[in-house]
Amino acid sequence: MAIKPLVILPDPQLKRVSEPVTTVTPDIRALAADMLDTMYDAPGIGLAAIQIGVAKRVVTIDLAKQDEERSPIVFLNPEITWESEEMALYEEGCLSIPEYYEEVERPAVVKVRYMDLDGKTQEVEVDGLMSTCIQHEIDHLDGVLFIDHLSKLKRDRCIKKFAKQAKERERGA
Ligand code: GNR
Ligand code: NI
Repeated sequence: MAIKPLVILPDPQLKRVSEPVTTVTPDIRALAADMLDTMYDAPGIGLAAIQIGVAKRVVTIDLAKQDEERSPIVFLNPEITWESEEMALYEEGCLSIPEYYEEVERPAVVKVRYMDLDGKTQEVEVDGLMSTCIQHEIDHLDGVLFIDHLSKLKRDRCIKKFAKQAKERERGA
């Protein structure tokens, strides 16, 4: 178990489409454990494996507040099987786009099918923050970021700012 470095915009890894998990191996369990360690350390409420540089369809989520008991969920190969017509606006952030926040509109309620760490298929209906978060994470598995849901103007400005920051870090290092 370990805290891993986060992949930050504009790293091209964030555009990769992640590969499905076929079976729950010790490697997958170790990956999920590293993801949870990294997510709690950040801290964040969700993480997709590509955010630590692993292109596998693994997502971790824990919506518990910092003073509450931890309630981690690991989603393998999560897929949306139904979405509501009703939409909801939520101010989103992303650990790969630090300190940048914008409102994104997504379906308010979704059904998600996934495999758990016991290899069992599960299906859940979620709303509120869990709905926003799982949709944000499934986007990561397909190489999509929340800024891809914004206007081209906002997206381009954001990418430009992070590209500049990356260059400055390079120069400093
Ligand atoms: O920690 C996170 N908070 C968050 C807030 C609103 C909508 C989505 C998120 S996910 C984010 C962590 C992250 O980047 N997951 O990919
Ligand atoms: Ni994110």
